[in-house]
Amino acid sequence: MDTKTIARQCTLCEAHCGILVTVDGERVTRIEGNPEDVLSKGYICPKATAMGGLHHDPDRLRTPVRRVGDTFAPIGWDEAFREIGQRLRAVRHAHGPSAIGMYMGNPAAHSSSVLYAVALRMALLTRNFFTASSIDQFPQEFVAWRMFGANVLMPVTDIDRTDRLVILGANPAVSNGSITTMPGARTRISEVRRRGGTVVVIDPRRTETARLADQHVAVRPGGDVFLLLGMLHVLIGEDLCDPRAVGEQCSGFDELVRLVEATTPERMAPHAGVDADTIRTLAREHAAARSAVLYARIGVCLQVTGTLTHWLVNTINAVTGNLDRAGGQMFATPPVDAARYGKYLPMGHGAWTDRSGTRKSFRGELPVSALAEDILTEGPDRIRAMITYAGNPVLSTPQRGRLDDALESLDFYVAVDMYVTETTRHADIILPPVSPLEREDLNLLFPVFSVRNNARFDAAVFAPPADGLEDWQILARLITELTPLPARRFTGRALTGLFDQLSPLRLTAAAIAAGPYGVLRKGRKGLTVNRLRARTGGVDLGPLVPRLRELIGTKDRKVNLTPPDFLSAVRAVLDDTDAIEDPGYDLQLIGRRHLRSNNSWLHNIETMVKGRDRCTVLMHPADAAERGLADGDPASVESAVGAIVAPVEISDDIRAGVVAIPHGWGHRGAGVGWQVAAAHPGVNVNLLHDPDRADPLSGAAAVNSTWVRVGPVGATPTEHSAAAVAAPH
Ligand SMILES: Nc1nc2c(c(=O)[nH]1)N[C@H]1C(S)=C(S)[C@@H](COP(=O)(O)OP(=O)(O)OC[C@H]3O[C@@H](n4cnc5c(=O)[nH]c(N)nc54)[C@H](O)[C@@H]3O)O[C@H]1N2
Ligand SMILES: Nc1nc2c(c(=O)[nH]1)N[C@H]1C(S)=C(S)[C@@H](COP(=O)(O)OP(=O)(O)OC[C@H]3O[C@@H](n4cnc5c(=O)[nH]c(N)nc54)[C@H](O)[C@@H]3O)O[C@H]1N2
Ligand code: SF4
Ligand SMILES: [Mo]
Repeated sequence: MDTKTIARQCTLCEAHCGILVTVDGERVTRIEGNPEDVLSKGYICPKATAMGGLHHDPDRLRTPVRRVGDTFAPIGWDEAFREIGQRLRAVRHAHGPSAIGMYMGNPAAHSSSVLYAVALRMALLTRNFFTASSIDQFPQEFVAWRMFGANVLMPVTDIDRTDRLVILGANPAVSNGSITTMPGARTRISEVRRRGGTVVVIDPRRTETARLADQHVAVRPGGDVFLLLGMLHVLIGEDLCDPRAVGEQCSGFDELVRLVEATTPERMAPHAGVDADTIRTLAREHAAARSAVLYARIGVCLQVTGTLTHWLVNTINAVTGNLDRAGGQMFATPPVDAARYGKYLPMGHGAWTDRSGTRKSFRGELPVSALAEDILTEGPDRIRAMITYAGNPVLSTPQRGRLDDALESLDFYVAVDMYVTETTRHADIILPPVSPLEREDLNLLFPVFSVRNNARFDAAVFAPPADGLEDWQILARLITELTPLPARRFTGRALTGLFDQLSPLRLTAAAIAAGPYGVLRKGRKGLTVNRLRARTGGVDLGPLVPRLRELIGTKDRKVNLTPPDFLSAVRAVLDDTDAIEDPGYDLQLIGRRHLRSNNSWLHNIETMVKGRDRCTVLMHPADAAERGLADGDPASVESAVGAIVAPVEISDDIRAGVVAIPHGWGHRGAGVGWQVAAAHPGVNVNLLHDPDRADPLSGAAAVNSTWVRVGPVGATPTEHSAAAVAAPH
């Protein structure tokens, strides 16, 4: 047989670890870490092998399919595009451009086809554009825009050089980092300690990351904003800030001083759920370390205080002199320097709203928690047709269980996805791209957030099938179909020809040539796609360097420490600390990720789901005993908007008063779609989260710290018969 090994990346999560894929003819026989990879240095997690599992998965769609009753039947590409074009144009003609909605999910960011998704979004001219960003990093982008003048300026944690790493609401030992791309995070974290530094983890759960740390602080869910205000009070009150950094880099310090005058550790402690001494020590040690960095992610981002918490994180880093310097928060210099141009993009906050008038648009999109209602609410502006691309919002977003009905009610729905999922099962037509191993690529996004500057090429392992299309080709055909008649008659073919010349890889090659390492700047020795192709471990472009002055987009070219809307929002939180309680419910629900899971879509790979049930309600022994629950018992979990049943998992790793349930579960047993996942369904935790509970500044969904009550099945006030019931009020 024909055995060969090809170097590329695992594109499942942001780490994009370098992998070596060995194939025997048409089969993947081995996937291992690539020791030459300049960023991941041989590290892979157990999910890397799923790249092979996905490729060979018999349930993965290989041809377009059309819905026929409750099943799907294959159709040809041309027939599919013709029908899609007719149906979408008819909706737009009858009801206007915003009648076509679009949702783009997380894997879109993992290939350069995303350039064509952006082009499609522009061609649609719709106001009803949604992405997973509004249930992910929206608060961080919002903060970057208001403090640094550009949404892409989300700073990177310089983990490899810091003397003190303080992690809030992130579990990089499992997630391998996000908006700070750090493959092999466990080693990087352990290295901080090995070189004499300190690691602190602030998290309601003693996580896999907390186990690697010197100190674990079990904060109350949603308590971080108070903890950070207490720290700032100490930093300012005890004169521990860095006057040079504050003077040279920042504006608004005086207002900050006034803001935190009253936020003493003693006052903040009960709301943070952390004692005053701990808060005080965290502040003093942050200031005392040679370099120190606060790193925060999903656990504090997807909160009603998401924007405020990330603002305080950046603020503390800045006032202690840890912004834009080695070992602190920095900005990368990627081969295509998106960060340089971010300041020219209008963010258009509140340029329009969702149909309820409450959720504001931000950088051209609406918060995804508005999706079901924007489809279901009667009226002229209703969404009547949808395009989803690489997303599974039925499982991944809070919609009060109404998104199934909403998608079913559409006049027309086309999905670009390689599976029949809980979401795409509602589509009229599903268009599947080739498998990730059948495409070559050069990711432009993650080098913007990497801990070291780098460029890495992704080689195709297999040639794509003769009739296979990549995502960008599918999206390009959709753009062509949306061109109005009669122009399309003449331009359709020309457009297709043009698109063929403009593959994302070609566009990338041109952008790299013009970028900081490209031939236009560096002459003949500059970086080119062909050179990258030959370097199977990628190219290391050095450590991060200071560049705030060059990148910052605020008017006075200083970091804005006190955007007025942040000040009024934080005052509101301080004035009404009772708002965080929810009468009738006594436990707070947070999320959790597992090493073998990736959001909603790896549960069809046997090696990723084998072993014990992972969709469990993690609960403290005291809370379980109080409710008469034993390990493995089915428990009913109820919130103000929904109820689910899942087995209890008892552990003192979690703070008393808190329960954790992972997202991405709730698969269906139906005969279409994921057959393996159907045997490990789990339940959809997003049925418990209220879509109206959001970060009021950025609009991001607040899916951490939802108030719930938990009890034995049947014993709580509501009866549960099915495994998962939504209880819309
Ligand atoms: N309660 C709660 N909810 C959460 C979170 C949480 O912490 N708690 N986390 C949130 C976060 S951070 C995220 S990123 C979102 C994710 O939310 P989504 O992006 O909506 O969901 P995914 O589970 O990533 O679904 C990805 C889909 O893309 C398809 N797909 C995979 N690769 C490709 C490809 O190359 N091309 C195409 N066309 N399709 C592909 C898969 O088959 C799958 O259907 O979930 C969010 N939801
Ligand atoms: N194995 C695996 N890796 C992944 C993914 C995956 O699904 N599985 N998803 C990828 C994606 S899309 C993303 S965005 C990243 C996310 O990367 P991370 O943010 O590192 O992921 P999480 O594991 O959700 O970490 C959130 C942490 O916040 C804690 N937390 C919850 N509420 C609070 C709170 O109020 N305060 C504090 N301080 N902590 C709180 C939780 O206990 C949890 O440990 O991971 C990526 N990597
Ligand atoms: S951490 Fe795991 S899933 Fe993420 S890129 Fe690396 S190997 Fe793939
Ligand atoms: Mo994410």
